[in-house]
Amino acid sequence: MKVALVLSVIALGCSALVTKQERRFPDDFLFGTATASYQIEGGWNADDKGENIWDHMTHNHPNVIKDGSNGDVAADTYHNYKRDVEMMRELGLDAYRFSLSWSRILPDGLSNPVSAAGIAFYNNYIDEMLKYGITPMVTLYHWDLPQKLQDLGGFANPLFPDWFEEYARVVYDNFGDRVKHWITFNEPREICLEGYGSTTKAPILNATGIGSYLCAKYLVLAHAKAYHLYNNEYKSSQGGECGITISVNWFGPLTDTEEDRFAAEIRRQAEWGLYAEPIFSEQGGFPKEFTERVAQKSAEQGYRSSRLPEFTEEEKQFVRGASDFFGVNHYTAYLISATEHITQNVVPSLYDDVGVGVYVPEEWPQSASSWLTESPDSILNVLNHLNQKYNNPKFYITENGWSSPPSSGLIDDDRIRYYRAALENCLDAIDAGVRLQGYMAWSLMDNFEWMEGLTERFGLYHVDFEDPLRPRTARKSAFVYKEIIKTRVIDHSYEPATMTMTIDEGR
Ligand code: PNW
Repeated sequence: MKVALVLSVIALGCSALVTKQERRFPDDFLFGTATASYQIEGGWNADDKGENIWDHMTHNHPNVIKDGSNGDVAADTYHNYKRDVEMMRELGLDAYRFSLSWSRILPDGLSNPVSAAGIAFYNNYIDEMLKYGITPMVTLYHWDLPQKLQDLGGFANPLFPDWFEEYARVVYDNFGDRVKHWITFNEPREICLEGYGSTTKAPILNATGIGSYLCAKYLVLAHAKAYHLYNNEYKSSQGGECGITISVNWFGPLTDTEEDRFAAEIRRQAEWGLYAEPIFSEQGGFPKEFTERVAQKSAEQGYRSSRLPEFTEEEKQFVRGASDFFGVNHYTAYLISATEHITQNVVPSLYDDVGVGVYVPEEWPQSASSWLTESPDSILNVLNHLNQKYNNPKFYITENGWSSPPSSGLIDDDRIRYYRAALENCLDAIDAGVRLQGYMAWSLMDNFEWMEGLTERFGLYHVDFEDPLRPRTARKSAFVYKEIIKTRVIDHSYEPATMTMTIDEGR
């Protein structure tokens, strides 16, 4: 893909003429926004929807959510989906990434019964988008596992890949005639490390250093099953693509020494290599150095075998290459040291296995989320790194965004600065030869931010959670994003003339 370079001539002062290169996104680049079912839908027990692990956790342990809120109603997209699509039209989006609630479609998790109401809801949502030329990009799993499958061990059960394949078949059968972009899983790291290996996401198992690794193996196999199912039985008739989204933050060395460079590499392998390497690397399997590290630590700790399970040769071959694209969720960066800033970690745990120090420079602007700072060139570093490591795959940025406190209102200049910098990086990456085909901003609107409840807002649209109708209002960033999508150019001096949103012709 080639970026068109447009030369524009700008008059400066009265006489001096300078030429400025305007960098343009390709016309077929997909600009979108992203959301996830549990974070926006509400309707937690509408019709025959089954209970999922977030319903279960928030209802049984409400104290784990910072403000005691939950996703029972959230932004109530279940009843407001037409307004959601209207917002997509206002922004002029090319695409919209959203996820399906497994237990809304299959209340008990397995393929019987299938909920007619659940299927109808997603049919309506998809058809409403297509009516206005908005391309749906659908994630099958964004963290809301049916509770009945969790009761059977969830991702740690070796049968998990079969359950996921069964669910994927129902999804492709029902929506594949209209949906051409599939994402199997959103963020394996957050599912496995946070859900199974700590207490920062449902199902808060806290099986540190063990559960997260079992989850990694069966998640990757489940992804490959759903990929091959699509490839073998649906692709030729439906003509779409199927990939996975991995959260890839940048981990660079604190100093330019061999020790710190290796420390950063081990941390990258543990953070996202665990999931990317089996699928996208030439040789397949879990990352080499990290595998050795966990094996050695496990032996020292008295385990008879490594806490990190292995793949059989057959499994390795099955998983290797099983993706049409690499979906990247990118937010931030950290500097990694072999010797400095080291903190004590629980034994055994992934962080103890890694054993490195983490540093965030004070000058990087801080968002409302403790983990999220704006770090220079982090998307570019990530895309260049992955591009080289995995031999130039096709990429989408499937999430990227900035949080503000609930009180911050509609004028969000910090979010605008973050988005502009990120999109400049996307253009840099395209210029460098990265096959980046789209960018989904997180998020279309404020939503239920998991353990942080409603205390951190990521929306281009503000949502009033006090009002039963959950009205949505465009923030300043929505106008700026709209202008970028319309012109395909990042104009750093653009200011919206009004704060009244309208739908442009043709939408
Ligand atoms: C993503 N990190 O999670 C999720 O996909 C969204 O559901 C979520 O709302 C959004 O980002 C904002 O948090 C992340 O530690 C979780 O870098 C953790 C990280 C990044 C993204």
